[in-house]
Amino acid sequence: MNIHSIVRTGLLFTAAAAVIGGCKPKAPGSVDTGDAASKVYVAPGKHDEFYNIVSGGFNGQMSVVGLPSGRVFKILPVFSVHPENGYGFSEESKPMLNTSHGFVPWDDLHHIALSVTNGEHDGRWAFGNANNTPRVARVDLTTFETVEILEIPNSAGNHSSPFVTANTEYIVASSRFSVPIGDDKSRDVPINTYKENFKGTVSFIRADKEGDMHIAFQLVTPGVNFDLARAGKNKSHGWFFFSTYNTEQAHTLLEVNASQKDKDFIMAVNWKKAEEYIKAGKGKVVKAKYAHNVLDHNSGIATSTMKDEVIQLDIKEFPDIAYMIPCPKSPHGTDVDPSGEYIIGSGKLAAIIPVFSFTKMLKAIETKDHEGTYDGIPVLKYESVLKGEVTKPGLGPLHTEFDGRGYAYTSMFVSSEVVKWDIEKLEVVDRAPTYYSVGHLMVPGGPTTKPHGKYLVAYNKITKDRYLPTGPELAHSAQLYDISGDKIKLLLDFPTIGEPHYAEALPASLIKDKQVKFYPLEKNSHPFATKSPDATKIERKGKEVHVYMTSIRSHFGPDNIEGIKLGDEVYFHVTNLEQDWDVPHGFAIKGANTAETLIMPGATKTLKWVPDRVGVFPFYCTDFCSALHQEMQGYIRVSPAGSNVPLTYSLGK
Ligand code: K7E
Ligand code: CUA
Repeated sequence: MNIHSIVRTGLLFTAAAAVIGGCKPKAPGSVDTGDAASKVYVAPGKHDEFYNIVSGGFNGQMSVVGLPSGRVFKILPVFSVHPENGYGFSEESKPMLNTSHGFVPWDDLHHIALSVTNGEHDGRWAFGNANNTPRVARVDLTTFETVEILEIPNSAGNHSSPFVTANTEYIVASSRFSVPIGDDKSRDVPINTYKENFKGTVSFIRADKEGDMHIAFQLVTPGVNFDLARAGKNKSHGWFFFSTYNTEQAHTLLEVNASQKDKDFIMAVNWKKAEEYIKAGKGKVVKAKYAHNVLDHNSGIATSTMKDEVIQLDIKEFPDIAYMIPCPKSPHGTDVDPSGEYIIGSGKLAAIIPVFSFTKMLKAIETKDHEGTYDGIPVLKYESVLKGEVTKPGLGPLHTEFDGRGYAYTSMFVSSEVVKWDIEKLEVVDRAPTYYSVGHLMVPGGPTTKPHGKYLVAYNKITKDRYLPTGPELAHSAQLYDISGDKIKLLLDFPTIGEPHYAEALPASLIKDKQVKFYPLEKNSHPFATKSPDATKIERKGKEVHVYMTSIRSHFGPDNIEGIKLGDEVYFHVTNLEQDWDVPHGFAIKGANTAETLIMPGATKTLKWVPDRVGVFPFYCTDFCSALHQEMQGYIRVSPAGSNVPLTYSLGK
């Protein structure tokens, strides 16, 4: 245990705090409401300019928010069950949450990556990471549904994920926690053998085709913590940059032991080179067990397939794949500017922001300008790769985004502010307080080659006095700023869903006219679909009873069912016959131990119900669908096991 380092860390903060005058903004942070209100006001019936896809953190979901209004349009379940629409409860959707550990109903989603073509938003997909049980998900931006989830083997804490290459060739996911990998014997080792036995991994997931995410290759790396990453772009396309911490390789009390060194590393990876080695057959095929889950668009049924292999390259054995760039100090974010030339490190405990030059990096690699090796990987000289340092930016830099006009914006967690700086001159030109303790920040298009600019959103960790209090847990908060002028202007506070980490925003015009309005019935390939009112039926297969049910304003067919017996398992396969936008029907039955289910027009969803007592049970529609929604109901009779009530069903008799 090293008390000195706690003290040192404390001193660093104190000293730097003195320099910039305190850690918390003091002013109440209200704005000139007249001007600000008109800038965020979206009149009734009018649409927002941007879709903001926001991670939900510990709720495992994404939320869809309009900018500049801050209005929430949808909570989109990704890694967590969602009673509202039956995601993870309906028989069709349960396989989406299957993993090699079995069904996992929750996760922790930190980062959003929107698909790009030539480095620009293309409006096809949003990707998100599951931090806890490592997975990457794809959301289709025409249905706003999770359509694919891939588990990542040999990873533990999929935090440095997902990050997308310039044409969405790859989604990259690296392991926050290094762990022992390999067979049972290699994994069952004492924790204090970290240095010898623990490994990091970086997975390159081919992601350019829906339904076909697969790990093209996995790099095995020294045992460090990977925190965040960014792909190169334009001139640096073909490279990837990963922030690392705990290069001390501590396995206990990391708050002290992983803050020993002045510099950790940004690991630069030449993924085109790695790709060549894989093509040349240099990869090693190893056993692994991980799930790949896909939602079929026409049947609405998810399937889960277990994979059993992954191809690995140990970066130590391929000296021209990876290089370490020293970066002060415990870097969190690493970001690449729109030109692809500058790589920005954000050392959580550093008092400066280092900006590295891709051109200088290539030169340092070429001239072998090393200052040694780290676990077999060449370490480039800090000064040789550095373009320069932004001095006195504030305290606790975490993340950086860009406006496409030559400026970078960095979030400062400790000093609670966003700081605008000139990328060429490395000079701070403006700063604005956040309320309080900003984590990620986001500029629409900020990570792309063509930022859309205009706004900046800060996602704050602490809100304290900003909203009406709600017991011990307060709303997390976003703050919207206008960055179109010289000065950053605060426009709006709005509470968020869950705990947003990263978010991205894209112009509404890119996707709003591509929205799926309903599922055509003739394309519904669900095996239990019922495509017309006269096709409804009930089939008994031993103890299983399958109800082929329809819903249309404002009745279910059938709505009277008898002949169910205790011990039966009843599957309601409900097809919504509507062929019109915005007319879902719900289905719920008394005593069901799942959720309700919500069925989109043209789709079929299944709710499983195991009655536990004799009687007559009502079922009803849970989504207010017409003036006669409250009449949209039915009854099912359950008789004792062994009774001879015949199986009958009817509507209108
Ligand atoms: Cu900074 Cu998980 Cu991206 Cu939170 S991480 S803030
Ligand atoms: Cu259907 Cu209410």
